[in-house]
Amino acid sequence: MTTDLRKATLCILIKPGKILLAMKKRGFGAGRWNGCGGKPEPGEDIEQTAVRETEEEIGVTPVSMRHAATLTFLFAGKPDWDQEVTVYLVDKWEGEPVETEEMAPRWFKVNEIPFDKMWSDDVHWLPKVLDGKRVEGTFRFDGNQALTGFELKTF
Ligand code: 6OG
Repeated sequence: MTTDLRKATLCILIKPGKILLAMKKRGFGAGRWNGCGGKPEPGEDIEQTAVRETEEEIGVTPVSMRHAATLTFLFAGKPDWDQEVTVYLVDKWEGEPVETEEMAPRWFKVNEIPFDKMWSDDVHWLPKVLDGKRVEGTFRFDGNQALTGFELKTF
């Protein structure tokens, strides 16, 4: 099943006590804080996608990153939105985060993450990932992007 799903990436920069989120300015998820990422281009593997999308969206090149989660998002009645997102935590990078046409980055303290202005799955998996765990999960949404159910495994 999951192999048919559209793939996407999500990279979150971390430094002690802080995470970098970026306000999505356009496209899917606009108006929410999130990591940066997107869909593979032809011939790219998923890590290459993660690096390129981070360069394009906030102007930094990930140098050291850890695969922290694989999340499947399913939307009732909106199969085009379904996707399997590979999440990386990035603890080394080149360059300084900058605002682009797509995203406006900002550092948040880990105890001040703006979950009320993020996708509603994030509160369920992001704290675990920041705790050093690896997460596999499936999240179901209705056609209005409201969370209706989820399953999570942590490792
Ligand atoms: P483009 O369509 O802009 O890539 N994404 C999600 N991120 C979170 N935290 N929760 C979700 O719950 C998400 N659905 C998608 C993956 C979309 C970007 O948004 C992420 C990509 O980084 C539904 O190319």
